[in-house]
Amino acid sequence: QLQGALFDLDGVITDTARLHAKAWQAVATQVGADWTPALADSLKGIDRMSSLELILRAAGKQDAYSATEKQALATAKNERYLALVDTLTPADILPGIEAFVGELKNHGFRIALASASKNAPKVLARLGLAADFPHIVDPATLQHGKPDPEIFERAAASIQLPATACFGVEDAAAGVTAIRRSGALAVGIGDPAVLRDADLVFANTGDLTLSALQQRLAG
Ligand code: B16
Ligand code: MG
Repeated sequence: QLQGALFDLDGVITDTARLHAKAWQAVATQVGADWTPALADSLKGIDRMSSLELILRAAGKQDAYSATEKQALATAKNERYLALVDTLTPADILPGIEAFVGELKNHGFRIALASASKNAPKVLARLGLAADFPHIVDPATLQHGKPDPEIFERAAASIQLPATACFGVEDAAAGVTAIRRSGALAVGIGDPAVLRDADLVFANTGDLTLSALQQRLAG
């Protein structure tokens, strides 16, 4: 019996993946990495410094920058990202998400946020969703990022449930793998060919309803 819902933020609740990409693209250009869709995809769900490492590797410059220089690149990216976050409004909530969260609450589900983003509380506030997500895992306290299951284990614990009593919703391959490994049911949003570890995949957030979920589980 499912009693808990563990949400990813970027790409599930709102399309900040687009804003992260915009901010990272400037870094990629600066360090001489080719900005490809594959590189952009590989950054989803990955923490800030690991994302920078992937961009430097794509440029063949993994050893070209000192720790201080890397810190400066990451800070510049975050400042660019935060300026974009400031433009978000409740209209930027992805289709169906508010209705789905309402439905979950009506059915007594407990809800937690499992986002790798240190900016998640800010983003939720801009979207007007802060009150719906009182339980947010602080990614700064984690030993391992997605695809490690730690963040989803902690999210389940924050609502006093075993992960096996929860489902997680993710748009990124690394995140889906993390949910799967935590023991929660992995619901992917996007392309099943990319989200291979998911138990169920919905093409869009708009398809995500409690009855659709239950139907797919029964079928
Ligand atoms: P920040 P999620 C992740 O959030 C993003 O998908 C990823 O692209 C980003 O680098 C990461 O958060 C860290 O974000 O720089 O704001 O701390 O998908 O796990 O909600
Ligand atoms: Mg995501």
